[in-house]
Amino acid sequence: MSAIGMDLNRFILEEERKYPKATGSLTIALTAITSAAKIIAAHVRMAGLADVLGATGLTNVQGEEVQKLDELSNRILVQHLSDSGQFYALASEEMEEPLYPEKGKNGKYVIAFDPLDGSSNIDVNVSIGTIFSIHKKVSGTIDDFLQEGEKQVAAGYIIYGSSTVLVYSTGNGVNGFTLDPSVGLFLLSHPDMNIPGRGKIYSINEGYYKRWDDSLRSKVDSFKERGYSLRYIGSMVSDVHRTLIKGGIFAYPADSKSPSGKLRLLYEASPMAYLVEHAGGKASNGVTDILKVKPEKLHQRVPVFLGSREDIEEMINHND
Ligand code: P6P
Repeated sequence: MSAIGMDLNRFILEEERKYPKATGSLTIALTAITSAAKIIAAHVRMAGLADVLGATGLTNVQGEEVQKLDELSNRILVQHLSDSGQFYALASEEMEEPLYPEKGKNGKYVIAFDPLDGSSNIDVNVSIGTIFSIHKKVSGTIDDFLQEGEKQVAAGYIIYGSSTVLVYSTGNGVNGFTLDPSVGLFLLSHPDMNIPGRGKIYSINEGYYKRWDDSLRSKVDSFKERGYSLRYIGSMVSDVHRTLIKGGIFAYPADSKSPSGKLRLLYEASPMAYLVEHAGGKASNGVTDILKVKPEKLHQRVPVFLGSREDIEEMINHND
């Protein structure tokens, strides 16, 4: 296990050295993400002071009102990821179609990201975050984004909260780094993250209880009867970050109003499932592992149950 306090740049380079055939491309790619994250973090911190608060009056592909910070975060990520030259294509919650950067023509990867997840919480100062998912470029077509989550090369998130924490995995463990703003470095703070087999927390929007099917209602009731505490922030990055650290269940299920749930497969569920599974947990859509789901559309939604392996297995087991 690497030493607490190691800076992220050195950590990424040491990871690269474990793969003799590595060309350094993924290192440059990850470095571009961390540079963008530092700038977004600075803007999020200023949001209360600057006039970035409040909606632009525009709407995104989801028909949701675009907050200025959403738009700004997307622009920052597009600029840094394009300039890195490592990404053949970029897909974002904020963009209807993928973008093919001029500098990325020889890029080995494609990246899907949610530039600022939980944006509806911006104005109430609740933690929000960036989520990213990296796949290998295979065909140079939209199909590169429609690969199963288990084929991801890397995935991670940055949570902009009381501190800024970047959590990522390239398939060899999950590690968290906290930004030291005084030196502008992400320092290893959560080495080798592992989710306990069972937790004591369930995280789901119980306001939709009447929309759930009877099986889900009885499952949630059974966890409550055993004394599980409810923690629901309504910002996926925050709820998943807590679940990675403390264990338990995070769920955004399908219901009578949202037959596929609300969360997006490519740039929310799949990267978070990759992290949770590599931290020893489980992530399912209620029927199969999220990492085995074959995407069909860029912005498709998927039901999500993720967290402590035993809790999730109980949650999705329909035998009883
Ligand atoms: P609800 C935030 O808008 C988000 O996309 C996720 O970050 C979060 O988990 C979910 O929606 C919350 O949705 O319907 O519970 O408000």
